[in-house]
Amino acid sequence: MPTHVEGDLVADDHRFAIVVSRFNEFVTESMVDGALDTLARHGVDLDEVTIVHVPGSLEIPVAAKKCARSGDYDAVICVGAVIRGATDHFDYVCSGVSSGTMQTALDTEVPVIFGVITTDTIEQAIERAGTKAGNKGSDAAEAALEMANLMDQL
Ligand code: INI
Repeated sequence: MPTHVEGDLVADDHRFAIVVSRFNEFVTESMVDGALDTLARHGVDLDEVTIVHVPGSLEIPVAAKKCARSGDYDAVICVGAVIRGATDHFDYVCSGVSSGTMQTALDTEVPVIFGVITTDTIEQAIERAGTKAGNKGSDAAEAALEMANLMDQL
């Protein structure tokens, strides 16, 4: 019989940092609210959560890496919103933040959760920040809870 290892959605005294981009704040602040609500519903003491604000999504990886390396957090939740504009800056930002967060997780072995939405329009971003397509900040918090729990078992 195989052994299955899976993380539970429980707080277990785990500590979380949220690194959030100020760019498109009208979207990212709702995503942080969603993340905090989900953490609290699963028993996390919000007094123990640190929220780190950065200018834009491209600045998320370096701040996430500092948090991950500090040893103070069991998972780092990255929250950003990249919305396609008239230029190809969109592609650079998406690629930088996605590869940077992934590399951070691999380098530090701390789960670094990619709660960064990438959309063509502002409407699509709003839909993913607590309206008709759920709240991606909340989804990211669930992934952080699960991964923090899983890492304890591996
Ligand atoms: N940053 C975002 O978080 N979202 C965006 O949509 C965005 N766009 O479109 O440009 C964006 N750019 C800023 C970037 O993340 C950096 O803050 C900036 O380039 C300074 O390094």
